Amino acid sequence: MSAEFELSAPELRACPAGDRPEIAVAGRSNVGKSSLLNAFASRRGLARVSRTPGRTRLLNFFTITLRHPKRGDRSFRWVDLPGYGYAAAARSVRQQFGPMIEGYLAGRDVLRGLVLLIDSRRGVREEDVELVHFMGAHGVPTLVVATKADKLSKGERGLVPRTIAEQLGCHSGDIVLTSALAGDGLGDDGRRGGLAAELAALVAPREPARDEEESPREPARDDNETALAAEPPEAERRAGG
Ligand SMILES: Nc1nc2c(ncn2[C@@H]2O[C@H](COP(=O)(O)OP(=O)(O)OP(=O)(O)O)[C@@H](O)[C@H]2O)c(=O)[nH]1
Ligand SMILES: [Mg+2]
Repeated sequence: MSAEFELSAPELRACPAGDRPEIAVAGRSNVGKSSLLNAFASRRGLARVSRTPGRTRLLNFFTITLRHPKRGDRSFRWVDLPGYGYAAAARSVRQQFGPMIEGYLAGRDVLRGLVLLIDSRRGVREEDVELVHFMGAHGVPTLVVATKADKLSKGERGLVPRTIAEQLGCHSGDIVLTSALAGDGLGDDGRRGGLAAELAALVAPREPARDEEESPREPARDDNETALAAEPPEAERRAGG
C-alpha cells in the first residue's frame, strides 16, 4: 500500500479533480480518525494525532493505493473530515460540519462511501445516527468502524458491535472492529478481511454502462475480481443504505 497527503481544502472549489473514487472518514472528535489512517497506512506521521481537538473545518485529502496480487492496484482518496461533537446536540449535519462539508457529502460525485468511526467505549451518539441517515438519503453507503478495540475485554468484543448495530440499524457482522494501537481489523495487503478489503470493495471499478464501453471487454479471469466488481448491493445493504 502507498499513502500520501495531497491537500487540505478550505472550500469546495479547492477539492482535487474528481478523477478517482473517494472515501470520507468521519466521527466524533477524538474517536481515532487520524490514528486509524496512520495505522492503516503504517505511517506514524501521516495524519496529525491530537489531544486537543482541532476545530478547523477542512477537508484533508490523502491518496491511497491498495495493492493486491490478484485484483491489482486500487487507488482512491481518503478524505479526513473534521471531528464533530463540540456543540451540544447538533441536530443536523450542517450544524455538525457547516455548509461546506455538508455540500461535499451531499454532492460529491466520486464519493463511494462514508466510513463512520464509533469509539468502542463511548458508543453511538445522536450525531452519528443523524449522519448515517443523511448519507442514506443521499445514496452513499456507510461502513461502520468501531475504534479502540484494545480497550475492550473479550466479552465486550462480541457485545460492542451488536450494540452499535442495534443503534445504527445495521448488521453487527458489517461492523469492523479495529484498534490503531494493536493493528486489529485493518486487513493486510493481499489478505482477506478487515478495513482494507471493505475499502477495496467500495472503490472497486464500476461496470461501464453498455453505450459508454470503449473496447470489447475480456472475459474475467479472476473469480475474486468478478465477485467484488459485481457487488455494490453489499455496500448498499449497510447502515443507512
Ligand atoms: N487505546 C487506543 N487509543 C487510541 C486508538 N486510536 C486513537 N487513540 C487515541 O485517541 C486520541 C485521539 O486520536 P485521534 O486519532 O487524534 O482522533 P481524531 O478522531 O483524529 O480526533 P480529531 O481530529 O480531533 O477529531 C489520541 O490520544 C489517540 O492516541 C486506539 O486504537 N487505541
Ligand atoms: Mg484527527
